[in-house]
Formats: sequence, C-alpha cells, structure tokens
Amino acid sequence: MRTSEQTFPADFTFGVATSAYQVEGGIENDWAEWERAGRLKEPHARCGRAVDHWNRYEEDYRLATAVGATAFRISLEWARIEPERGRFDEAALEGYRERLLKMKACGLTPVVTLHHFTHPTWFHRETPWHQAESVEVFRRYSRRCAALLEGLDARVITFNEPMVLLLGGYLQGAIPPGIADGALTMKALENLVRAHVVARRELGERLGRVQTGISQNMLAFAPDRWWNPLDRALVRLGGQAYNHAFHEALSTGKLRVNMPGVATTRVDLPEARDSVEFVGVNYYSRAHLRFVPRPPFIEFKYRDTQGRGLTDIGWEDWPEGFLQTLRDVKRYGKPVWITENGIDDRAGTRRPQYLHTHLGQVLAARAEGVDVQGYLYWSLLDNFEWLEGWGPRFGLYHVDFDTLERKPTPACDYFRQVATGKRLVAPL
Ligand code: IFM
Repeated sequence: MRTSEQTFPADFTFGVATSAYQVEGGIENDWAEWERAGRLKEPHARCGRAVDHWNRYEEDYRLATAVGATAFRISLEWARIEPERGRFDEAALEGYRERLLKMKACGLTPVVTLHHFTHPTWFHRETPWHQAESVEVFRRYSRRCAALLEGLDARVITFNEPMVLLLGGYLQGAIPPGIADGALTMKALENLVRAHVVARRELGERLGRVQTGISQNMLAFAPDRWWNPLDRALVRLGGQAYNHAFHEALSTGKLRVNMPGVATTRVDLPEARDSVEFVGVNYYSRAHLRFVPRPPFIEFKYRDTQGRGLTDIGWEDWPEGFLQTLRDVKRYGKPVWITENGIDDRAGTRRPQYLHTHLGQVLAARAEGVDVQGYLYWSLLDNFEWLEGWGPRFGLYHVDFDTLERKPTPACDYFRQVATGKRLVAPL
C-alpha cells in the first residue's frame, strides 16, 4: 500500500458505538421479558444492570476520548421514553438530553440511534411491525426524540440492523417478538421502511437538515460449495435481500425481496426514495450459504477458510469482504459511515490486528472512490450480547462484570494511535 493510501483525511471521524440495552442497565422491555422466558442460549442469563452505563456515562465518555474518539454512538431506549403506550416519561427524555449535552461538552459528536432491536413491552401486543399502526406509533416516538435532540447537531440512525430484527424476530422466531412467518416478515419490512421515512420527516421538521440514515448489518456471502448452482443462487438472492433490500428501498423507493419459498415482496414506496443522507454499514464477517432441500432451504455457516481462526463468537475473520461490501454500497451515491465493526476477542490479543486489517480495507475503499467518512468501533465496552448473553467481549475496554471496573485492552493504544494520527500503522 502506498503512503498516501495509509492516511485518513483530517476530517475523517473515529468513534465508538454502543446501544442502550446492552450497556445502560435497569431497562424493562421486550428483551427483559424474553430473558425471563428463558429464551437466551444460557436460560438463566439476564441483562439486568448491564454495565451500568446509565450511571457511569461520564467515566465512559472519558474512556472514549482517551482512545482518541470524537464521536460516540448511543441508542435511545424506547421503553424508557414511552413505558406505556402514549405516555412519555419526561424524566427519561431529560436524562438522555443531559447525557448528550455532557457528551458534547467532552468533545464527542453524538450519533444517536432511535431503535436498536428493543421495544417497550406493549409494542408487540398492541402495534407490532406487521400492522400499519406501528408506523404512526414510531412517528410519535420519533417526534419526541427530535425534540430531545434540538441543538445537539447529532447524526441520527433511525434503525439499527432492521434485517437482523426481521430475520431473527419475524422469520426465525429466535428473538422478540418470536414470529416465524415469511408473509408477516415482508409486511413488517415494509412498515420499517415507512417508519424510517416518517421519523426522518419528524427530525427534519424539528431540526432542519439532519444527517439521517440506517445502520445495516452487511455480511460478505459465499457459496458453501462453489460449484453448486443452488448455493450460488442463494448467495445472489440472499445477499441482495439481506444486504441491499433496505438500502435500495431508501434509495430508489422500490422494495424488492425475492427469496422463493422463504419470503418475497415487490412494493413501490415512492416516499422512501432518496431518504438518507448517509449509508450506515455494520460489517463483521463472511458467511457461507448452502442450499438444503427442506424449509428454510438455507444453511448458514461461518468457516475458517484462511486458517486465521474464527473469532471467539465463531465468525470468520474476513477483512477482504469489508472492501467488497464498501464497493457494493458505492452505488447509493451517498457518504458512507461504518457504524459498527469489531471483534469478540475474549483474551484481548487479536483486536489490534483485526483493527489494522479492517481499517486497511477502509483505506482501500477510499482509494477506489468510496466516500467513507467515519468509522465507529463496536464497542467501547464489553457488554450484553443478546442471545449470547455475557460470553462475548467486543470492548476496547475490558469490563469486569462483577465489579464493573473498566480496563483498557491492548487495542486502546492502537486505536488511539490511528485515530489521533489519522494514519494506519502496523500494531506492535
Ligand atoms: O452487539 C451487536 C449489536 O447490537 C448489533 N450489531 C452486531 C453487534 C455484535 O453482534
């Protein structure tokens, strides 16, 4: 790589990402119910106090600035803000505002997600995503969020990983609301697109032009058997549906999913056309797809093709797919933000190398003309990892889950060096 390609522009943003339920603690929502129903891999695991970020936020802002971050991604917890349908909790709204003001005062630009997987407990019972009313309910919530963001100059992500929510919650039934129905999945998908549009409108009305987008979990896909036409068809159709259907709807106003026997839809939503200011990419890994002759017809595997060793959560370490993913989103013609990228590395020894190889791909994409403007590492802290509970460790800072003490991992130094020098250097 030439020297010029190892340098990030001076205005490139390095930051860190978190989400409310995974770090704040003390939240009662659909996931807390899911846990009590014993639906996690470890049935007795509970998120509970998480890592107490709700109380320790000032310390956590200091930890972020100590690694050279100038942006901090959080999410607002809908269940805190609207614990009962139509009743908004002013103290919670004020609490978030106070935290965001402090964040700014620390020199951190807020990146605020309105919806990161979780819902108030009433939501699935009263206005689930497959019902049209969900859109209006989300619009009202977004209106309150817009008011809370006044004057903060935040970048806003309406939805985090909507396809993960739909795949897990509506197609496989593995996460809340636990539905397994292809037709309802497509209805919910359509309503999530509409909900993004109305939320963006509310933000715009209150705040003027806001940088608004979504964070899309994007996987590199490969056929499990390179020679098998059905595996290859799955890669083509599945990749299009999983990685691009949502982005494409927000770009062209056309929502298209074509997974015969699983889920299909073809709806025109002209109001969604050109409805983001940036494209948010969450990239972690590559998956191999194999056709199986019975529903759901897809087997999904992570393979260690390069002998690098799977990450501790069992995902392939595949930085090459990051470049391909970034090339693929160039077609949307918008600035790109990496809203998540990171590794579950429980010993904390592999993370600097992971950062090095993945940031190298960001530079390679920039050299090819992909307008990547920011990189947010997932995550600042070890935290609660959904169905996996407390096993995984994605944090730049290691958290002792008993004492809640935060300690730097070796990646902190490395991240700081790159973020402050704006230069990709090799880890020691
Ligand atoms: O922890 C999650 C996050 O909530 C969404 N993106 C992927 C991360 C790691 O699995």
